[in-house]
Amino acid sequence: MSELFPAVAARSDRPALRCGADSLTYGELARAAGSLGARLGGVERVAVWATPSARTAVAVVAALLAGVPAVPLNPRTGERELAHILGDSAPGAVLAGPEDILPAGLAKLPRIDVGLDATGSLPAALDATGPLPAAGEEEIDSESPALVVYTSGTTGPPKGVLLSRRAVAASLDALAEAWAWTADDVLVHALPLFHVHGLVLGILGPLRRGGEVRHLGAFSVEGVARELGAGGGTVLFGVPTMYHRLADALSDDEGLVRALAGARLLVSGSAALPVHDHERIAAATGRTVVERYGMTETLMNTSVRPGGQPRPGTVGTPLPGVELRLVDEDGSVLGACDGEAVGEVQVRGPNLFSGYLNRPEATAAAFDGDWFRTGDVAVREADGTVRLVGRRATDLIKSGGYKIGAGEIENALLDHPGVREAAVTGEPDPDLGERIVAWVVPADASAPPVETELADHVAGLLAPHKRPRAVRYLDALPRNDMGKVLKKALPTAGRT
Ligand code: MCA
Ligand code: AMP
Repeated sequence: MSELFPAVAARSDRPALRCGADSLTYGELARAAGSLGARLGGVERVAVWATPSARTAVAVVAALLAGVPAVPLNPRTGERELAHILGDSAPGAVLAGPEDILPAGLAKLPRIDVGLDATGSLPAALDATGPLPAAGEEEIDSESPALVVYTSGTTGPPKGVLLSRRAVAASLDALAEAWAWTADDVLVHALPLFHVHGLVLGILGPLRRGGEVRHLGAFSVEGVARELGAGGGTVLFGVPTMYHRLADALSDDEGLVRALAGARLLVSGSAALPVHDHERIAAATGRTVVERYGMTETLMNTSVRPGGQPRPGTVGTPLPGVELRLVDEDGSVLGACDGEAVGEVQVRGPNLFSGYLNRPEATAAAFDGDWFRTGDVAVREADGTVRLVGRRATDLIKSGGYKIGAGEIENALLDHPGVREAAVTGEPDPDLGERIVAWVVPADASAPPVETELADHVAGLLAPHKRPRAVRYLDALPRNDMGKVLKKALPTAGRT
């Protein structure tokens, strides 16, 4: 396979990435990542403390150049989730910025500081013209893992998704073809760097193309307006919550209107962008937002092509190289493109993951032959476009673009001494898409734990984005004769 980052190998003076005060050309990135990669010899897997910074990009590129799989860690991960990820992925070292304060859970791992210039004494191979330490990336097996990205399921702790170099390259190249994405594009983004959207599409994507990425550090309407407008950005990637906030701001922000109107490409993904937000953005700016559909396990599957008209739930047609079929509940493959026949989306192609780390049974269960079962349910329109209509598992919640399993939050809540029983659901939320609601039977009805205490408890064990946004107290959870909680029977009164 060809190298993942031809522009890094070419070491040009073109800008590669910028985040806050930090900026690197491709030549500088090659030296920083090359020298760091040279220090990873003998490490089987490396954790990356994935702050929203240039250092995270350097760390991940270094690992990939050296052929060492990277495990991006959410720097806000709570103690239980962090312990699980470290126990499961067993990294040999952690890459972090020199200023980062790491939690106690990482204390046992050797720490390697990520510099933005070549750190330590430079190996001879890193002089201005010599090869990068990967000694030619084409020598690294394209099937070997590039990344291990943790993703939530309906129950149990998150699973590590093994993403090969082949899958990363195939998916990024398919997107480049569909979106005419080139080295001339300057991508603006503010997504977290420990998931596929922000890291693979948002960082590795522009670097594979030889273009530039500007990361805002944190999402803000002002930041997007600044970088996309006079800042020279041409493309924006975001989750629906971000586009919702941009749409809210358009009515009294002329600069934002001009910035979005002047962009070449606005892309939304990770969850459905409501039509109302599509319409508000199109009406104010004349630009339509392109929706693409993907998953940690599959990288990107489909996309609306630029200029295509948004329709509710519509995520376009399969990307080059991706095969997609709908399968009904009896296992029959649906042939009709009639906008009515509903089936599970199954996909196959070079974009697929290689399996879940340490979980052969979960991997086997996720496939129907060589087709991956996404769990998403869709119809196909007459023109072949895919329209998502739901998910098979009701216990998966999408909040702010994050996938969150109800089961992991329920288990965390049950560990609180003030909670006797707990059930977690997702409810519609105009900003987050869905908000996490905890239904709690207190251990002592006269002194139930307060909402903020439960939110902090979940944030501390798992992650802040998994915290309940509302807590509702009950005397008992509705259960069937077998004792199983009937979430559909939870009271609707009081839901907002
Ligand atoms: C609040 N905070 C807390 C607590 N409450 N911290 C600890 N304990 C608490 N009890 C902190 C938060 O950490 C955060 O800090 C700040 O307060 C605000 O939190 P929150 O309200 O949750 O954030 P938000 O402003 O609502 O975030 C909206 C967002 C975010 C920016 C849109 O949801 C986001 O970044 N979403 C992106 C998700 C994503 O990348 N998904 C990709 C996976 P601070 O502000 O300092 O952070 S899906 C994927 O990859 C597939 C392949 C695909 O298709 O794309
Ligand atoms: P994750 O496992 O966190 O990577 O999330 C993947 C899931 O996000 C998919 O299975 C879909 O349910 C959802 N998703 C991603 N993109 C879209 C989109 N454009 N519209 C609706 N849902 C989406």
